[in-house]
Amino acid sequence: MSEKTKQKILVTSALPYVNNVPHIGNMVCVISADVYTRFLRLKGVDVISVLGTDEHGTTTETKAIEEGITPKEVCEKYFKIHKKIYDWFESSFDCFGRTSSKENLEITQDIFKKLNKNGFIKKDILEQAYCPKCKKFLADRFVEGVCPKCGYKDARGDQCENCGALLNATELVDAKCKICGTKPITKKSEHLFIDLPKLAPMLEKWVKEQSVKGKWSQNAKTMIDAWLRDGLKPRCITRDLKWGIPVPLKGFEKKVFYSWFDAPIGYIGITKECRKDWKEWWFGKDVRLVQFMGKDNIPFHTVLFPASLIGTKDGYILLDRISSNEYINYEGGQFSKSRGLGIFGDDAVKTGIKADAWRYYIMVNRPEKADTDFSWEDFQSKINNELVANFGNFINRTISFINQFYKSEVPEAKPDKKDEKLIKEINDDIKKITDLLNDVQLKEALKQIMHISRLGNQYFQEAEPWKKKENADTCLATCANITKDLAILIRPYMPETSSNIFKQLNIKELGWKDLGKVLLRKGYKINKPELLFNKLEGKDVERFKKDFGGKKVEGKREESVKDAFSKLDLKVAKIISVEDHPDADKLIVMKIDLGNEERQIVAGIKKYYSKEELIGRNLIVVKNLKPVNLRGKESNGMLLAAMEKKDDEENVKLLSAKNSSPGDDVFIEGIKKEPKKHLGYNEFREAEMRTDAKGHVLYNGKPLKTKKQKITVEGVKENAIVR
Ligand code: B3M
Ligand code: ZN
Repeated sequence: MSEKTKQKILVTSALPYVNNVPHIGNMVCVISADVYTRFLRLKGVDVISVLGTDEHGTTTETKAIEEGITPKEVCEKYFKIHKKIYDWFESSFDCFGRTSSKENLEITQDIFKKLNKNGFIKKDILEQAYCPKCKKFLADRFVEGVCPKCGYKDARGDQCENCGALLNATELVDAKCKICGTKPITKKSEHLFIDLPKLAPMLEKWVKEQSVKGKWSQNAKTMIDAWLRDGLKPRCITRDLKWGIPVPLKGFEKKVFYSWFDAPIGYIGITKECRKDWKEWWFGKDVRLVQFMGKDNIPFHTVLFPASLIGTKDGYILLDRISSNEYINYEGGQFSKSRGLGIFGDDAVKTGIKADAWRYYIMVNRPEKADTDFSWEDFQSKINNELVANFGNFINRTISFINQFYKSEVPEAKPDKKDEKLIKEINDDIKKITDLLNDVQLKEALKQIMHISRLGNQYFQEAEPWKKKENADTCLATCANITKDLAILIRPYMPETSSNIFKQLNIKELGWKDLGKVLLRKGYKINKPELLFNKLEGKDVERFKKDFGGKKVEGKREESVKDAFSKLDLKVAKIISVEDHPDADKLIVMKIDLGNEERQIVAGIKKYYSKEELIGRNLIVVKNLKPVNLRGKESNGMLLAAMEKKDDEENVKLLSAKNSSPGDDVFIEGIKKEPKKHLGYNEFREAEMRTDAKGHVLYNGKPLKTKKQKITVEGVKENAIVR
């Protein structure tokens, strides 16, 4: 066996958060990494690429609460959606996995233990918001209240959506737990920190060398210089959450790792998930690690992740080359799935436009130095002018001409000066493109490829093979070989199109080493022509603009009326029995009669009603609310009450329907009920119900009722909220 080791390249794309459907802006990173990997494969480099979903953290927990399912179920559901979308976009990752795998758990815990053993982990106390009712620490985004900066009512603990201010949950006025509405307290908790100051000397030395050697982009260098200049601080790597990787240290077993600690380790976990030889990649001497990511992710990949690896002293490979991108906006604004704004992966599939056309557009607009904008006009112009009129036209006219006038056989070439000149120019371009791709300049390289087909079109046009027979043979033979080169060059960007061209040329799929060679010679029989791309018509563009331009404001309101209330299943119920909760002073446990079934409900109304007042009383119950366990007692549904502040005290009054019977349906005229099985509390809250001056309960101006009566509530003023 030869002693010489071969250079390997390990490519990663930032791991998208699992809980969203990716939009075309999110595809920039994924497709860039895929283009680069495909290029390396065509060159014959030993390469693997890694992608997967980032599944831990509060965003997943939030989504779970919203959808009324568990975090694990959120991941199962969205992982499939992600995978399907990337497959559709022809991303060809060698490893596709998830950060919640057992492999990632093992490696994350192992890295932590090594860091701890080597003295790079510190303990410290943090003060955090804590909900006494839910009995849990609340991540900033789980606290809601009034924004201290602009007074906006529903600001989130991490950020106010209205004024954009970045907040700490403890700053909110009138703060409430987003899950149950209780006022949080601040509570101390001991956490673990990675000691970045202690790792700084090693990290700085590495950054200094590597940023030059790896030609890091200016924005990456500026960002990291600022971090190092301001001095690194210990960074907290644990969280008081349930969903995540458990911390394997005595006294911290109830905590999990901060998701930004285990997410980059996920690259290693995912490699292990799908490759037996994962160690050869992550500890190999001759492996270059090339990482693609959005610009926000830079600090995590240049500081936190490398510091975690260095601190293990295990000899993990570190980032060699970083390729960061800015963002794509949609028609000048932000993408929003809930507002139906923008093209999401599943929409792109529905447009009927080929994945390759999307890949082309995303790469030719790749936001490298500043954000770029997706606009339908621009999309249409790039497809029609660049893919159809330039690239597609050159290939189609070449293959059609050979079919029509040469019985599908490549004619003989006798190049003269003019032909030689073109061939030289194209070979220079090929060299340039290869250099650009080696240097991960994917957008420039693509533009240069389009330059070749433009040259080809000019050459064809000037040779006028349809007129002058003496030029025609050489022209077509030359164009056939340029077509072959274009099929190779475009392959990383538009793999399906490339295969189609090879098929039309009747040649096997070639690699980078076949560029610039004359492979199609006299008598070589090619196949029939086929159009590569369809023109995008104005009427389609108009339709897409409407379909993906967001719901109109009025439309949206109507939609949300239907959406929010129709999901609720409200019923009349009668209270059969009431008992004190054995482990909570404020709670009572009730048995209720729902007509055809009995259920147990736990509620915090002990302060407001005596047992006698309750037994035999009719209530309104949210029947399809996801069952919850309240200090060991299951609560299967929730009763509705109106609430208001009275002299700084909470006034709470139950809704009633005296003349109705248990099991009677509660509805609003004109709103069709489509209740889902397990409604999340947040979904319930979207249907905002309030009292009117006469003691009726209104949703969007319309009264809630049963077939016998309107729902009523006594003892509260107008506009009290019903929850
Ligand atoms: N999920 C953030 C993002 O998608 C995060 C990247 C993780 S990379 C290890 O922007
Ligand atoms: Zn709570």
